[in-house]
Amino acid sequence: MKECIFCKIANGYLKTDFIFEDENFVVFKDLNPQAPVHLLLVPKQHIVSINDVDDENKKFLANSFVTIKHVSQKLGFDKTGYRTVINTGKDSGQEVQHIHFHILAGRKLGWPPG
Ligand code: DGP
Repeated sequence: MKECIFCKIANGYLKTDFIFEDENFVVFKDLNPQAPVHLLLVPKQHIVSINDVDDENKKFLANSFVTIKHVSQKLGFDKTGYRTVINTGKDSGQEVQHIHFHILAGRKLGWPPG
């Protein structure tokens, strides 16, 4: 998707420091952090939201959990804990129409979320 900001970032058209990259995903810092650690895991393939997960893309999307585990261990917040969030659609406040995990860590996170 030519006009999608996360397609541009994930596929190297906008210079961004990646904390992790493989053939399917990139992980980088959120522009507007809500915690001391606030990362985004973004697939290189354009998928709008969980509403668009299907039999084709579910296979590689499942690997996002392995990537999150790997990054949490690399940065050390696997020990202290963290939260993953996927906003989906209007009521969730999803701003970027390209599926992504928020990964939040580095402070006690309140519950319920706002
Ligand atoms: P969401 O509301 O779930 O769609 O969250 C989108 C997040 O993406 C929001 O926390 C801000 C972040 N974001 C938007 N544009 C950019 C960008 O160009 N660079 C980075 N690093 N983060 C961005």
